[in-house]
Amino acid sequence: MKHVMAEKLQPGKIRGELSAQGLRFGIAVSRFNSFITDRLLSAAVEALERSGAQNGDVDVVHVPGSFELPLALKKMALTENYDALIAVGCVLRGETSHYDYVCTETSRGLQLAQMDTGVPVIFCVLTCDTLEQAIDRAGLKGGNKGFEAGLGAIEMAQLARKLRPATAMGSAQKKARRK
Ligand code: INI
Repeated sequence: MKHVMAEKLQPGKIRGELSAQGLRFGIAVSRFNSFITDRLLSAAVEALERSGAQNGDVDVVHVPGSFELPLALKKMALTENYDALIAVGCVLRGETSHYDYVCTETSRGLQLAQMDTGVPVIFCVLTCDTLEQAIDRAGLKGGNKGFEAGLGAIEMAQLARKLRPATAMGSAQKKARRK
């Protein structure tokens, strides 16, 4: 039998564009280690602004510590006012096991918040052994994890719009999606 060379399959690509225009974002930021979290917050807001977010598109809520971030963000998600959310915190290892409890419950709670509500939650919580490690990641030396978190929020917000359940769409939107 003659072998016919099959054309290579081209999978359809669904991408989240890096444009913040027309999207709404919520940020919850921990006051604990605010020397670091203030810098992460500024960089996250800068990423949103540089990608097209306007005044009124971004809300910021302050909480005492990282442990309180999951509940604040879940409540923000349930308002249905936001396309994506960002958790900003910094946990520094101390002499006791407190660090482990805060890290574990904060990350677990944030994952639950996004899985329970379907609203993307970006994890911008530094978990560091030393203050120096945190400083390096908050823009004082090189990159800033807050900026990366801002871009991540935009990408996930755009993706979430494209991957909405069919029941949440009008028939015109469903038809457009099938094309
Ligand atoms: N919260 C942080 O965000 N970072 C820390 O390093 C930290 N340490 O080390 O204790 C911390 N603790 C507070 C915690 O998040 C809660 O606010 C507190 O336990 C009250 O629930």
